[in-house]
Amino acid sequence: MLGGHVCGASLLSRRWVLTAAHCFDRSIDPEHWTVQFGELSAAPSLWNLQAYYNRYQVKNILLNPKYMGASPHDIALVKLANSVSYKSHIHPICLLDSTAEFQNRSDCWVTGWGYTDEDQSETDPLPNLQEVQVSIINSSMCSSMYQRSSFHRTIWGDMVCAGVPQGGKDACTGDSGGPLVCDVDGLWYQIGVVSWGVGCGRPNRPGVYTNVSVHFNWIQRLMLRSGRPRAHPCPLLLALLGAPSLLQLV
Ligand code: 4AZ
Repeated sequence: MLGGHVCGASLLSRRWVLTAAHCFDRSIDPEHWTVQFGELSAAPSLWNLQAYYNRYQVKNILLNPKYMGASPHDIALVKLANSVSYKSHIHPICLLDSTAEFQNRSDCWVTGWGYTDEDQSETDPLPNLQEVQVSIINSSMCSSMYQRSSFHRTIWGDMVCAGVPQGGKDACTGDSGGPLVCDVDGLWYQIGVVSWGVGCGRPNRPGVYTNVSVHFNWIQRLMLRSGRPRAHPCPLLLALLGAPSLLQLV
């Protein structure tokens, strides 16, 4: 297999994976992709049979129909060719149809295999899976931070921002597509999909995520359309995490 880590992703059910649409800007051909579950390393050894068994081929890539090559609507569903075997480190994340109650929550985490520094020359590429705690930032506050910036970016209705005011805790290049999750009474809910930001970890430049709840109906419709609806252990829709999944170009 050639290629390697491109984006993060999360497991929604045995057949469905959630990620960012911009991950497929370089190729939308399902045969060019695999999804690796349950590994801490972004580049497991060729001799790692466990990694091999937990790697799945892709049957279909469905970009959000409103995605136009840049955010907003930076969200995609990946249908796997085979059914995922759940294990201790491979199980689905929960989704909600509204995440209004998560405003200002600080018990949220973003995870991924991306760079740990905006200046990539200072870090090795492809570290092991990293996690960092961030707060969900009110959208109007996030909008005003980005309006004041020389980059002047719009925070659209399907975006949610997360970070810490002083900076230093953020997603970065290579984390795209991965999950932003919050702990609610011991269950993990996915709030966002890593999408973009101006730099990484800069003060007053929080990470910007696709708000999963805004796309809940689209996700549910596609998942129900092609598969027997089953009872799910999480309220409403069902979905993953344990270790987030890793999308690879093959
Ligand atoms: C990226 O390039 C990227 N600081 C992802 C997230 C952030 C910045 C860049 C957020 O994939």
